[in-house]
Amino acid sequence: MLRAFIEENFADKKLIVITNREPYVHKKAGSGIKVEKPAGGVTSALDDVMRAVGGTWVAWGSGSSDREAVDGKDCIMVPPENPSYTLKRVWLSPTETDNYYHGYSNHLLWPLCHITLDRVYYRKRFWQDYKKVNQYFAAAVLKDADKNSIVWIHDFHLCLVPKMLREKEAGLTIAHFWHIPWPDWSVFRVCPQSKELLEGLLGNDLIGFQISLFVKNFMECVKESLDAEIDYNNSTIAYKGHITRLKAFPISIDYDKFNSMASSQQTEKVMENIRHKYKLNNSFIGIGVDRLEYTKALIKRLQAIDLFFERCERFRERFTFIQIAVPTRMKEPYISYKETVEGLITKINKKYSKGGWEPIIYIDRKVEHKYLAAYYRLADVAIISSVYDGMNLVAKEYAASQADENGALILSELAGAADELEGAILVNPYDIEGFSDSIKAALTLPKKEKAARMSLLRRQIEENDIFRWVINILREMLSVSSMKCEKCGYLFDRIDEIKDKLEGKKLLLFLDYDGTLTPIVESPDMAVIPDDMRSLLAELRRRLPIAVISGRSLEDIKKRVGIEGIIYAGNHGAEIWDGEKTIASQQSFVSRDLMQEFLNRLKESLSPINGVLIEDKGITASIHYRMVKERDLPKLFKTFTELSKDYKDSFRIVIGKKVFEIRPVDIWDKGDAVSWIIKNIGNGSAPIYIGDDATDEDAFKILRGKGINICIGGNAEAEYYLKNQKEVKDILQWLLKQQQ
Ligand code: ADQ
Repeated sequence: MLRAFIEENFADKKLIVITNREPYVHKKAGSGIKVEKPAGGVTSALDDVMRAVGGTWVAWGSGSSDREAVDGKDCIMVPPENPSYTLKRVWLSPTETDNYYHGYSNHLLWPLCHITLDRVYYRKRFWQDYKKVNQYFAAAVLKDADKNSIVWIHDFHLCLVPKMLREKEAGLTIAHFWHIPWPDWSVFRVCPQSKELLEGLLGNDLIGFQISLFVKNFMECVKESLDAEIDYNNSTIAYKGHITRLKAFPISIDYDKFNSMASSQQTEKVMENIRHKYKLNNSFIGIGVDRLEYTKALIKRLQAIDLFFERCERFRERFTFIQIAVPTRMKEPYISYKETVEGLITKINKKYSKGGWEPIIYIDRKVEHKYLAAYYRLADVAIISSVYDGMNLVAKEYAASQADENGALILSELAGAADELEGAILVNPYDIEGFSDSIKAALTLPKKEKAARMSLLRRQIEENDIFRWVINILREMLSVSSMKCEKCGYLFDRIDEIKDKLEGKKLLLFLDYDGTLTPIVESPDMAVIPDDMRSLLAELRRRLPIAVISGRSLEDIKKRVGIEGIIYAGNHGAEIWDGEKTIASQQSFVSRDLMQEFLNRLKESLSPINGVLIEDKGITASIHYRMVKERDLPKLFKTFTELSKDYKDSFRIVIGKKVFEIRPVDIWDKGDAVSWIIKNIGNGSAPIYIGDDATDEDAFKILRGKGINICIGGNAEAEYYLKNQKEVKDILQWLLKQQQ
């Protein structure tokens, strides 16, 4: 699915990913070097993307042998077993690491964004090095970037990079994903550099947050701090002439991986071993899996478990809680936090242990996902107690691992996951009594209800897995990117300029049909022009000449628009109706028989793929694939590409919106039709062209510098763009007003 999406959309793009942590770490191992791949859903999904796109990943070179592994440009091709993209390392001195990473990132931004203000610790030197290191990252990117690059930045370590890039390379497409929460203004204002951070981030074209609450909080911070224009309906911010779009993209996990790991025979064996090792045979089992991180609120969780045992004596010796906690950022305050957590576990174990039974089993190390799946599967309940959390992937991993649907999820309502997932038992981690009651409720949940809740959870995660998340963000980046070609400006920002250009001129209006006069729909048959748009067109037609130019056959387009006095061009310009007669493109040297043969072969080869629609329009043809499932797209592209090679001298293929347009190489295109209409009907008029499709580019090229080119969603050949199809009506109404 991901690969098909990338093959379809990234052929002419260069992707540059920037993260603080690197995807491959070279470490000294005896006399040699070993390569480690840090665990984590995000890194591995991004790694998949990069393998398919083949771009550059810029990250801090933190491994002990990282410098020995790179070339003279600090680069190395990865993954080691199949080098397919470039990892470019940025070097930090120990002082810079302390100030930028442990200091500004972990002592200021992390606790600030998680609203644990008593842990915020700030020194001036942190900020100085944060700026310096952000500059290193920006410089590393700029060496590689060009105007076709799409830069994707991650997280709170790199807030200033977007603005630094924008200042040097205004045409870049820059997007940022913010993995942690964004607090409201009453909290964010605590940051001494609140304004600089917001300005840095507004260098992005797109900022993705985990949930819509964080989008709202970010807008509120901008409103309080900067003189920016905020569009709350569309979630965009205009600041110093640049527009940033904000959107929630809840992150996810590789559902299939966890689901199949948890169902495997090997996992059954591991579960047996765990039961045996910890003598868990007759127990209910609970699980907690976290970095040893104070925002995950392990202490509150332990306090709730303590109270649960105090109040529910019948669960003593019958419920065992396994806490897997991997040490993280091993500096203060994490060292003290670890000690407090461990002290509390010892206390609880001492208080309730009986016979061979201990209420809490504590595992303080990293556990590989394939073993983690066994712990998840074994557990009757998972407990997530974060006092604030961007998303929390453990919640999703646990549910994905409940292949038998026999488990309950207790989830803090302050974790982003609670905002997205239905089916969990929600708790407020600050309410210790309520929390302990929820543990009891989860363990006594009727079997049917437990399965129903788990099934619901699993369905949501399966449908919205990490690959869907990546595609959603990349798709949004492409849409932003297409809107910001260097000279392409938002039409309604430049309406005065257009008014001046058209002043006192006779106008000639060209309109595309599908996606311009009608919204894009599942199948071409369903594209009907709305009544209000038809009336508006008829009204406009009384005041100026209009031509509708479409890829549809001439007869079809005439019928669909159905307004007297309009000039129509069908088959992408190969046939024109001038109001009285049809003018056809010169005879093609390509015979109709050859088209028939091509279509017959396509029909046969594509027949195993559901949802392909072959539209034979006589002179040209369209292969629609909007209804083809994503998993079948690679097969479709491969088959189509291979077959069309045999006809490349006779037919031109234009890739439109989920459609391949096939046309003889020597017949008129939309550009030729526009030229003919101007010459024969509208000589001396000022042409305006509104379109949305790749085939409209032929017309834009002809009109560039001579008329007003407007493309929905933006296009390299158009001077103006509209944000969506709905805005076509607005510009037509504006034109009508100008004519009155
Ligand atoms: P984290 O807070 O690190 O990241 P979280 O969502 O809690 O991320 O996921 C932790 C990941 O680490 C999980 O994949 C889990 O399996 C793994 N993990 C934890 N303990 C482990 C152990 N002992 N052994 C092995 N693996 C372990 C930030 C934000 C989150 C957000 C993520 C993703 O703080 O809110 O969900 O990014 O955007």
